[in-house]
Amino acid sequence: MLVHAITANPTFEFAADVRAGLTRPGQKELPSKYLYDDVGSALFEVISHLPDYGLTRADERLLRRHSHEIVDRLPAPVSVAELGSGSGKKTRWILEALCRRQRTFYYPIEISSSALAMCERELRDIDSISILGFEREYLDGLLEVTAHRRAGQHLLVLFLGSTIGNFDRPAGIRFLAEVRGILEPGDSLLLGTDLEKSREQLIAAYDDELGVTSAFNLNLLARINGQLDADFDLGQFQHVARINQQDRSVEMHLKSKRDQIVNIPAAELLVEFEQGETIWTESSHKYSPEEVFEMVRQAGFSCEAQWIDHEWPFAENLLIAQ
Ligand code: AVI
Repeated sequence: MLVHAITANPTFEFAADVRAGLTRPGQKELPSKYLYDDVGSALFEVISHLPDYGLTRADERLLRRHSHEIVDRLPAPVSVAELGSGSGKKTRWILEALCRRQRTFYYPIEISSSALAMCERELRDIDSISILGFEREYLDGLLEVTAHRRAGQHLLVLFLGSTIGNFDRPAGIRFLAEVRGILEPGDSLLLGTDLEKSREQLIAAYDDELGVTSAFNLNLLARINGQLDADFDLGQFQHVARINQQDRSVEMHLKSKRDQIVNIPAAELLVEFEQGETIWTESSHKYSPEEVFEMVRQAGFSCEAQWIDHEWPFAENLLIAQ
């Protein structure tokens, strides 16, 4: 078992994205992928245990209950690549079921080195597993995994936890089509999708009473302070969760509590905020079970099977590359 961590220097790209997002006319925004530095990944891990955030538990319940059925539908031999493994806890069910059948190569792909290390520690005790981690963006990591595949070796890609919902709907389809472009016909993708639920449930999940989601969101400003020498005063911004009914999504924003100017030297930027103005940091789209079929069809997959959790509406979808 080996964790293969390759780190590019990300500061230049981060500065460029912060500059682009905060100088946009109209709504200021920051890409949600920057929520996941080491602190952000640890906070997300805590969010996944909060009583009001049922998403991760629903995902895990489905994997625990149906891992054998899922594995029985896969061709052999199959290797597993995971886009955004996080701690790897819920992946255990699939890997244990597979490892009972065959030696399994598992390739977690993560932008957080600490999450990757946690994932390796979490899963290395499984018999007949070999783990090779990639500290990479999803598609770069997947390209590396497939570059080394052997003839006759099938691939199962895991994209769990409804991370697809953090793309807007057209971008989600484009992303799935890019994944499809890297795969061979007959390869599989296990896709987790959070389903539509009530406004009350969503607000409680994305603006929790303990303030963990607030800390997760504000940490993005702390990261900009740390990495780009900025002087955001975290006490002058407030976490807000908003329902966007038209998009069927819940949005996270950071609202400026007063008129203020923030200096971000490494992005060569002075940004003005008006009181009440927000930075949009994330959208989490919710789906109907049926729309998933159409979405994946447009990306070049067919849906072989779908399992739904009714306690916290969530669907696990087994897709086959056409
Ligand atoms: C990772 N992603 C699916 C989470 C979500 O629910 O959209 C991120 C998150 N943001 C706030 N809470 C959790």
